[in-house]
Amino acid sequence: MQLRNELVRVEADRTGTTIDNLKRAFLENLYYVQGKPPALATLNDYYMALAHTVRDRIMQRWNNSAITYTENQSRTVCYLSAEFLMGPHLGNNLINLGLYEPMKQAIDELGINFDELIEEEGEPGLGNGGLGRLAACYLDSLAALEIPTMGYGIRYEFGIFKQDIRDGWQVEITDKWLRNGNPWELARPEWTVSIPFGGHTESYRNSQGVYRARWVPAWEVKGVPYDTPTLGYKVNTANTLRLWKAEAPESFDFQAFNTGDYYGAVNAKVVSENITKVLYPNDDEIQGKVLRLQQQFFFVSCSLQDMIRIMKGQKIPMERFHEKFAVQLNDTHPAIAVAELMRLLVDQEFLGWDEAWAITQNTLAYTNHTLLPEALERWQIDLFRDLLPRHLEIIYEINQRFMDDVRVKFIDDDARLARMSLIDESGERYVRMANLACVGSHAINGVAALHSELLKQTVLKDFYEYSPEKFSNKTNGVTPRRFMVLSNPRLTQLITDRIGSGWITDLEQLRQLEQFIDDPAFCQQWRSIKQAIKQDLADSIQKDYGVDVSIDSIFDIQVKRIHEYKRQHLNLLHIITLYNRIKANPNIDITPRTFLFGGKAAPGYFMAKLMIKLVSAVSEVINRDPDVRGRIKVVFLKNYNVKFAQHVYPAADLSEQISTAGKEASGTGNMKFAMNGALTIGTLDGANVEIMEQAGEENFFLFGLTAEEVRERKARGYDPKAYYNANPNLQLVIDRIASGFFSHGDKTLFQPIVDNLMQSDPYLLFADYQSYVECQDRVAEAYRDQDKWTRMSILNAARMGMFSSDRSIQEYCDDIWNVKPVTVKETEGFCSAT
Ligand code: OX2
Repeated sequence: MQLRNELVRVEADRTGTTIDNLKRAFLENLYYVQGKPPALATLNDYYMALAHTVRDRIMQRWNNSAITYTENQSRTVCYLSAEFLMGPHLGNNLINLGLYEPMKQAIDELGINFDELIEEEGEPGLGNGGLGRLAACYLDSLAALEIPTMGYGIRYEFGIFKQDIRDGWQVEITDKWLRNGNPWELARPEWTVSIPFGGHTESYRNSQGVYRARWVPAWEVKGVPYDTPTLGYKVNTANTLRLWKAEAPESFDFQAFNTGDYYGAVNAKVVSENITKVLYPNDDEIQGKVLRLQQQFFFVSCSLQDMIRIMKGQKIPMERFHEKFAVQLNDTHPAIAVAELMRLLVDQEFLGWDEAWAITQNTLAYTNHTLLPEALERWQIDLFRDLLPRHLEIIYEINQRFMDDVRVKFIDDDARLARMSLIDESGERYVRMANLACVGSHAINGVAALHSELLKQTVLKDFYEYSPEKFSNKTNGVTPRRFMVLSNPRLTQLITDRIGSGWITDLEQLRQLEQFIDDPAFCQQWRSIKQAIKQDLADSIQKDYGVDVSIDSIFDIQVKRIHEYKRQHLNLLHIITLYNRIKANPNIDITPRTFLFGGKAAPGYFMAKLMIKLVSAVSEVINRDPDVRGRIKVVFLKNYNVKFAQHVYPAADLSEQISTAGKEASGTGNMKFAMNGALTIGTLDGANVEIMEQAGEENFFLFGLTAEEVRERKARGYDPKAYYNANPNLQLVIDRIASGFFSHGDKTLFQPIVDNLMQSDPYLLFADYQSYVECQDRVAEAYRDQDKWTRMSILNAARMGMFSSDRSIQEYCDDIWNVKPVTVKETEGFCSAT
């Protein structure tokens, strides 16, 4: 059955963009989609009606993109990621459609507060932090650059937990983000796939008498795709984020039901659906749980099978898989794709091994996001075999051939062979996912210049020496649409008034702002915008925490996951240092500061949770001490997420990027702050190095050891006590914490932190303490000269052009994916119904 190719008139209420159209459409969606007359409508009903009004206006672009890509058989980027931290969709979609202002006017004219509707939207917290947010920024830029793209991931029923703070401690609350329905997604059950698990393998003879391998799985689950459009900025491109939900196969219920095992049938359903139940809440750390491996294989197999379906739909021969698709592995979480693509091509599509291997390598590319050893994924062999017996065979086969190649390239080097093997055999045996990703990919990249260098020198050294041509750097970037245009409309207006709006898609144009640094009117406007935004944040802090903060103080902000390597506790050592100065001399002249912290700790990470408690404890004492006279305030902002981040970055004066050098692969918050005119205090770590290069050393507050110095210091035998003994200020800070001063006299509460620092200090806080405090003193001094500070702020924003994710994505397109833009055709008010 096929509809004739005829034009279907689409009603203006679905597509029209005049104020009148928008108002009518909103009311109609409220009535017919939400099923509510205005008298009974809740705020959420209004939000949903608005979301549907926006969604309707996306549909033509989305359908036209699908039609264009299909007709052209377009080469497509597939971004495979276990996490996509998209943030709220409504405002962002309006920005990308170019409908933000008209929609605001329409809604306001209806007597409804538009800003409240924007704030009403929750967010799909389908990621932990930087890695998931990077994936979201990349989808934005891919669409803006008109690159045919599929994002592939997992539709977790529960995203990252909501964080509450009770008595200073983090409490985790489940995130039921789908409770009120999700207007941005469409289920596509017609493209459901089957995912096998467990069982055994066997060999058989095909009709030509050739032996082949076959996987006989013990159980299977269904993968149902849910699609969300991802719009490009003011272009017709609407790509797809396809997230997979696990469901039990219906046949499963039947079998068990027939044997009378009703409980077993229902239980099997529960077990299947568990696979996509919850996001593992760890950032930069692995969890060696079988459910996690199930999640990884599940979404990878769903996605690769989906690509094969698309190939067949477009009648492209399977030998051309790598010409149709460029598949990027976002860290090792989807690295099982190497073995799964081989299985699909060899066992199911009957390609020869060598041809399948060439296709696999040419298709896949791998991005590494961390050097931390605790984040290097490996799976116990037994666990792996139980779940994926055929994949283990395939990995053994890949490994045997690979080891043979290494053996001839590096003759008589058994130690190297052992290090590069896909199987760790040094003790209990493991499959090494980073090695698998390296061997199965044609390109390998780190996420900042320093990180990519360190990768070559440390964790991936052997792979670099084996195939240096695979390695490159792709410094991370962030989207200026969400993190400037949407979250900082006032600054956006000021910039656009001066240099036009070209910077929104070509961020290097911000350089033109440099010509205004001596223009007092411009500087004054820049400064008063910052003050107004600070006032908004101050108001919300007053409302939510009952703490008064002055907008004339430095807004000194550290928001990111809580982790020892990110050193939120170093920030605290400085705060306590300032406090001690005040206690020693209550009349001391200090530059007022508001210290803001935000971020989640992995629920099982004891030290991180204790660091949150320490922030709370210190804030409790300082905020109410009359000697401080309000000159210092400390607030821990709970439940830091993308939505809240959008209010935080624009309000910052100072961005804390203080990780131990060599530990933070890139960072992306550092870029978001600087674009919004915050100055950075930071170490030479991750992308800070490049941020400082761009901003100029004179506009960056640099402190601390370099990565090289950190390495030397550790090699020599680092002794934190020596620093403690030599520095009376440091001593007083540590002693105050240890004495119970911040814990109502309880000397044991923070002992784990004190002991950790005194005995090993693995992240070298003590080594960097003095340098950090002196640097903070320079910050305080600089802030006193407001004209100078404002000029530095403008220069920081003006020079952040390279940190647009558009630049990063262009590099991936040119160097790794070899993919070109495809312009999506426009239809006005009509859509083709072929
Ligand atoms: C993060 C890195 O820690 C961060 O430095 C980087 O900016 C971000 O990824 C995006 O590249 N989990 N999260 C990360 O790495 C891993 C693993």
